Amino acid sequence: MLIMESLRIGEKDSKETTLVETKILNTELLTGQTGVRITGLAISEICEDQVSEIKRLVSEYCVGVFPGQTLSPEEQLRFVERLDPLTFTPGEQRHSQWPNLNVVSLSSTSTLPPINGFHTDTSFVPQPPSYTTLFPKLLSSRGGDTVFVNQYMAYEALSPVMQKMLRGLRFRHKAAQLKNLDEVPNEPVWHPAVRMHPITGRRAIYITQPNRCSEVEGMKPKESKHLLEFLYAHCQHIYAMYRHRWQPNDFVIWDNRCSMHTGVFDHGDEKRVMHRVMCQGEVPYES
Ligand SMILES: O=C(O)CCC(=O)C(=O)O
Ligand SMILES: [Fe+2]
Repeated sequence: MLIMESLRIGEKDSKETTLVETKILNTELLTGQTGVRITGLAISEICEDQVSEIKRLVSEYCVGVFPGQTLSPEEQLRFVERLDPLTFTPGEQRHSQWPNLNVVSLSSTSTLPPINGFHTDTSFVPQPPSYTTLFPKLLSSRGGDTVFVNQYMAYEALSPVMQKMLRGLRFRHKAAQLKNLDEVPNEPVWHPAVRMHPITGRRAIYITQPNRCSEVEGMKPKESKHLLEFLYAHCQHIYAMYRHRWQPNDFVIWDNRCSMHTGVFDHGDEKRVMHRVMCQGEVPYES
C-alpha cells in the first residue's frame, strides 16, 4: 500500500523529527543534510514508483536506512538490480553461491591499526558503483558502526575560487588493499575531481583514500600531494557526517557518487558479518 503524504522539507512531526518531501514514503532526516530513514515498507515488495523515490532520496541525502527488513541474499540482489545493473569489485572474493554478493567480515584485531578510512567504493574502474548496500548477518554487541560523509557539502563549503580550480581537474584512481589485487586491471583511470550527480544535478567532490587516489592530472608530485591531502581532510568535517549504529535487520544503501564512508572497526575480536551488493553507475562526468 502506498502511503500518501506530502510534506515540506524541514516540517516537524509530533516526535520532533524532520520530515522530507515525498508523496509515497515515510521519511525522516537523520542529521541536517546527511542520512534519511525510510520506514513503513518492505524492500522485497516495493513498486517502481517507490524504487525511483528511494533512488532520489538516497542520492539527495547520501545514505538511506531501512530498519526492520528481512531480506534473503536473493531478495537483496533482486532489489539492488532494480536500482541499476549489478556490479562487483574486481579483486574481491565472490560468494560461492551468489557471485554478485560479497561478505564483509573485517575484525578490528585482524590488522592493527585496522585497515579502514573514508573512501568511495571501487573508484578504480571506468564506471564505479552508483549505490552500495549492506545487510547485517551478524553484529558485534558493541562498536562496528559505519560513518558516512556528504561530498556535496564538502564541495559547497569551498570558496568559489577553489571550486573553480577543481572543476576541470582530474584525479587518478587506482586499486589497493584488495584480496586478489592481481585480478584487477591496472590501466590508469582518471575521474573528474568534481562530479555532477545525474539524479540531483548537484556537484560533489570525488576523492577517495590516499592509497587509491594520489595524483592530480598535470600537477607536480608535491602539488598533487598537498592538494589531495587538503581535500581529503576537508571532506571529513563532522558537520557533514552521519554515523550509523547498526541494529539487526537494518538495510542500508549509500550513493558512492556523493559520499564517502568507513567502517569503524572498533569491535575487538567479536565477529561482525555483512552482505554487500552493489550496482554500476555511469562514467563520472563533471557537468
Ligand atoms: O563494514 C562497513 O561498515 C563498511 C565496509 C565497506 O567499506 C564496504 O562495504 O564498502
Ligand atoms: Fe566501502
